[in-house]
Amino acid sequence: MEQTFLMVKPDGVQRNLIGEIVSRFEKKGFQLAGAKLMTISRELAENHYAEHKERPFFGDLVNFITSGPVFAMVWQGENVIATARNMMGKTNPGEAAPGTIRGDFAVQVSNNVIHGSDSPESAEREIGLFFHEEELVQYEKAGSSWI
Ligand code: RTP
Ligand code: MG
Repeated sequence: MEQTFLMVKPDGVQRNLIGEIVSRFEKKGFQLAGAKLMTISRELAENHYAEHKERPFFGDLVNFITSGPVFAMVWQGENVIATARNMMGKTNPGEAAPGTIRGDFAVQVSNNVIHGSDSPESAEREIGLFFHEEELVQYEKAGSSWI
């Protein structure tokens, strides 16, 4: 089953949005495979966002993502990578549609509440960066045949 890496960023944790965000993916019909509250080291942040290291906002991005605890998660389900990106909305919350997480809960591009893997390759890489295999749980959920 397809898996993706999602993370409530430090602004989302501080603004009490963990429950709201988890709830949206649960209600959609995806299954949680792993989750933890953690503070990201600079090394992990620089690795996670390595694709942006030449961008002018890279320093601010690393400072922000390490500035407080994040809620890291692995979710699974059919087409979960692309669907979660749709549920998150556009990177810039000003352009994110109402009904999306960023459209409903964020204003600034630097504080956009949630991260989600943007491709199967990113998902595999990011899950490996944030989780040990034994932290991920495979289980059959009662009711999954109704999704
Ligand atoms: P993320 O990786 O955090 O899920 O966000 P994303 O895929 O939607 O956007 P991406 O292009 O990967 O950018 C990563 C994060 O960098 C910040 N950013 N700032 N100041 C700017 O112009 C700018 N552009 C991007 C955003 O916080 C974005 O989430
Ligand atoms: Mg990205």
